[in-house]
Amino acid sequence: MEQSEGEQESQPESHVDSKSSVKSLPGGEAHVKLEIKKHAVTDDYKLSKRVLGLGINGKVLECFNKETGQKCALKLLYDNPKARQEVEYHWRASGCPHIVHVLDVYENIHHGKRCLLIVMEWYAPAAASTKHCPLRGWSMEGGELFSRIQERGDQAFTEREASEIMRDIGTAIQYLHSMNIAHRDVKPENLLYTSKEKDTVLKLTDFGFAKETSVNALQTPCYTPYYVAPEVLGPEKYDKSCDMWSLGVITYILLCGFPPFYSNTGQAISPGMKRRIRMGQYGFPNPEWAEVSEEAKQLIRHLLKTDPTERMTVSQFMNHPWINRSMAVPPTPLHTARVLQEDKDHWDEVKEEMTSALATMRVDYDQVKIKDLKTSNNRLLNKRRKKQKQAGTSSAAPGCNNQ
Ligand code: I85
Repeated sequence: MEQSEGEQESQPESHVDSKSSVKSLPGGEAHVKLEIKKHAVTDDYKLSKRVLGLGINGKVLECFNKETGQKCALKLLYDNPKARQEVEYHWRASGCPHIVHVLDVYENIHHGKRCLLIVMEWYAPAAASTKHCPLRGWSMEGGELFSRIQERGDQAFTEREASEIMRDIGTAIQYLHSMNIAHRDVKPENLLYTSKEKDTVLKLTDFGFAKETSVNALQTPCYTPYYVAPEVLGPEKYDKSCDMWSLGVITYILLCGFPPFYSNTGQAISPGMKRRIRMGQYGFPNPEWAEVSEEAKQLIRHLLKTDPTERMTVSQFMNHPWINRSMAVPPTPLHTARVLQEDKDHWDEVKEEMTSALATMRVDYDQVKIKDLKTSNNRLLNKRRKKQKQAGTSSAAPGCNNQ
């Protein structure tokens, strides 16, 4: 890792730098604007060969702070506008106690390529279940939420515990949504179940698909407004609702050990599964669901609503009695640990299915470019322009909001 050369050299236009502002931490202390360090990360940290996992945009390694000896996690990304956004969103979000904390960010040259390095706080999974996979290096499986539940042999996982876990994840989502950031990749692999003394804490990570939702699509040049569907004008709700759908799926799996929608064909996402997701076809089969409270099922129904505009928002979620009164949730023993254990050979498929389903939901409205009417070469428009010219008006398209 070398330090980044020529700071003056033309840098890829960052989409986010100007927007990063002071963020406040729960304790009231202000989290300052992100400053990307340009000197070599290896000046400050000793990188280890241990791979903690592979994210969407890059791998995560273990490293050590040279001065304090503190063990950290380092994520390596190739520098591009998408990586810059990931870094910025993760930085802004890291004031939340249920989001993996970012300590430092570096910009370095690695093998001739400009890289971004995110140094994060290192979290050890709740169970010391360090699995070693000789082919892939170190596996991070042990740190993920469901592996932890699966390993609970004798002691049954309860409905109340499920409620507490969902409240933690909800807290992270609420924090993000209040800053108008949608995570859009809330899934088991991105939930680290960690332990501090006796307490276990959930941490959400990986901002590789995060998106700012406050920017109105109409502010991008000019659409051909005649055909704009209402959902294109207001993408905000959609991006956030994707996170709410994830909360529904995770709640469901926590309560029974299997997902609400799955593919029968072995494909990551089959036509049948897509249909079932679209139609909202899932059930609460017995025996797994027999003892689960009606309140929990009602919450899931609100989260898995097929119409994103009808889906529960994060504030409604946090105010739902099953979430905000975890203590009153019955400590009913669940089938989850047994089912996860029995179906463990299929867990990789379940994860793949959730990944594909999320991808289909991340409709990127940014990519829907609406034409500039002034330069549009639409036949109908041209005809109309001609007519208007003849009539002596100058406006190209009446009714277009050419601001
Ligand atoms: N600690 N998705 C799966 C990990 N501490 N991990 C992933 N994106 C990230 C890895 C691939 C999440 O942004 C990820 C990211 C950040 C981490 C992360 C951050 C801080 C950890 C991709 C561990 C860990 C620590 C001790 C033991 C073990 C794991 O991963 C285990 F035993 F499991 F191997």
